[in-house]
Formats: sequence, C-alpha cells, structure tokens
Amino acid sequence: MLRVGVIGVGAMGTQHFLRIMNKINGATVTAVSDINEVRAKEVIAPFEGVRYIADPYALINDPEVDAIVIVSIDSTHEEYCLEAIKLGKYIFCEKPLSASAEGARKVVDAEMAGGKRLIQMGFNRRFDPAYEELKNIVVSGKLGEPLVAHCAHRNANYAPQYDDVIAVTGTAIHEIDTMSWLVGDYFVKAQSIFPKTSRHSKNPNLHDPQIVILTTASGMVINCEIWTNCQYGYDIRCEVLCEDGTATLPRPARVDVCTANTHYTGMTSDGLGYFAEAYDREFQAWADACNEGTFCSAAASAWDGYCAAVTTDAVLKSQKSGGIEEVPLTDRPEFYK
Ligand code: ISE
Repeated sequence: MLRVGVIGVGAMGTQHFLRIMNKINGATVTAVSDINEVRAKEVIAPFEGVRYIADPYALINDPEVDAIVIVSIDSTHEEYCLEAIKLGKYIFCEKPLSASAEGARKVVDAEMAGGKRLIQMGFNRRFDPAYEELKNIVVSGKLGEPLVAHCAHRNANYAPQYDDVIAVTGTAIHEIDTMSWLVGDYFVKAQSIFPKTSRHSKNPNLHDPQIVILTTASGMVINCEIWTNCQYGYDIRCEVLCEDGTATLPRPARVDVCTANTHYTGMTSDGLGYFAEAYDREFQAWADACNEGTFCSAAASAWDGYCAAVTTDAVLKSQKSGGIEEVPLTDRPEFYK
C-alpha cells in the first residue's frame, strides 16, 4: 500500500485527497499539510489514521510517507519537489513544475542527478479518453499531416487574484502540454495577443479573453483562446486541421433537453467535474507505477513540466513585448525518452 502525503488541500487538493482515499487502489493518504490548519483538519476528520503535519518539509521527511502529492500554491512546487527528490520519494506534482523555466530546470537536473524518474506531472488531459482518441487519430496519419489547431479553454469565472500571469501558468499551460503531446512536436515560437477585454474580468491586470499562438518545430500553428471568465461554464475545445480532414474533440455526453420551444444540453461548471475520469485514471496510473517502483510512461514527466515552463515563460515575455518570442527548448535528454 503506497502511503501518500498531500501538501495543499484547497479545492483541487481536497479532490485529490478524497480520490486517493475513496477510489484509488493500492494507495492511501497518511498525512496532510496545509497553511490553513482548520480546513485541513476538517478535510481529514472523517478518515482514521490521517495526520495533519503543519510543516510541509516534515511531511515530506515523514517515515510514514512514501510518496508526495503537491497541490500547494504554484510558487512552492519547485522547493517541495527538490526536497522529495533528495529523499528519493515519488512525487505527483500539479502544474506548474516551477514558477519559472529556470526553476523547472533545477528540478529536472536534480532528478537526473538522482538517477531515477520520480516525478509525474498533473497534466490530466493525457488521461482523458476524448483527448486520447483525438491524439490517436492525429498521430495515425490517416488524415495526413496536422497543419493547424484551434483550441479554446474557458472557465466560468475566477477570483480577482487571477491575472495575466496565472492565465498563462495556470490555464494556458494545459493547452501547451496537451498540444505538444497530442501532435508529438515541441514549440519554437510563442505569441500573446490581447483582444478587447470582457467587463467580467475582475482584475485590471487580467486581459480576458486572451489568445496564445504557438508554432511547433515542424511549422504547425496552434491558436489557443484562454478565457477565464466566460460566465457560462467549463468549456474545452480543440479542432486539428490536417491535410486530408479535420479531427475535433467531442463534447462530453450530456442529456439533451427539449422544453418550451427550447432545446439545450447541460454543461459541467468546472474542470474537476469535466475531467473527473481523467483524474481517476492519472492517479491510478501514478499509484500503480509507484507500487511497481517505476514511472508511468503515459504521464507527463518533469521534462514535460520543464518544456511547459519554457513555453509559458516565452508567452509571458510576449505579453510584455507584444511580439513573437523564441521558445528556447533543447533536445529531450535520454533519461526522459
Ligand atoms: C486550473 O488550475 C486547472 O487546472 C483547470 O483545469 C483549468 O481549467 C483552470 O483554468 C486552472 O486554473
């Protein structure tokens, strides 16, 4: 039984905690850490044998913790990964791997120096059956070479602290990882464009919606709309234009309702619901790999987390310059192939 320590039980961390306790075979949570002690204690109260450990470093070092789930605020991911790597403990790290490409590189270097792949990144869409099907069609070559992709990532609404930086490192980062995985290519150029901003943006430092344009090494252009206050629900779209046809991500199956001369289909309001199956699958894959003493090759690695960070850095640079920025990626090391 894999004994897991969870750092961070905010909205997403609580879901991860409950998922491990209730759904994942071969894993259980033995300790939880969070800056909000009251909340953490409420979350663990219904479960026997889960300890609250205030200091995240003490949790990582705890002898009853074999593996760490990092769901704390973004700026802390790098330091907790480095500590767990020192101890050779397995890590599930929510994105981003670090707040900067430089920081992500430190984590990758530490993992390589330790000689063992320990990190699985929480890029959940790699485990979503709809995205898997889309990827399989695109890489099968049946439709010819992929040329262009149109993506939309829409959240219903966000708290006022959501700004242009988080829109990239917290939201656009999913498109960045997913699209590079889906088409099997990496990015060489990135550009950010700010259209007219919605009145629903709650922060003067948040342009909403915004467009991120990525060019891959083979010349594909991927156009991502990031809209974090669209008001109406959680909506994810992706259409890939290939030489001999197009492939589009299916919408989740929902009941079709007809009433009073109206016809509608319900929507999920957040990503935790929308991607519930993907989260189940990624955590089961992580627990299985840790129990087998290996890593899950279908999941995103620390290197993928690093590539995403290099790309988000370039997008943030473009937000300031308004121009097209280089994405300075180097070849994937043998260790991550
Ligand atoms: C959040 O952190 C997620 O991971 C969601 O999937 C994404 O839709 C949202 O924009 C992020 O803030």
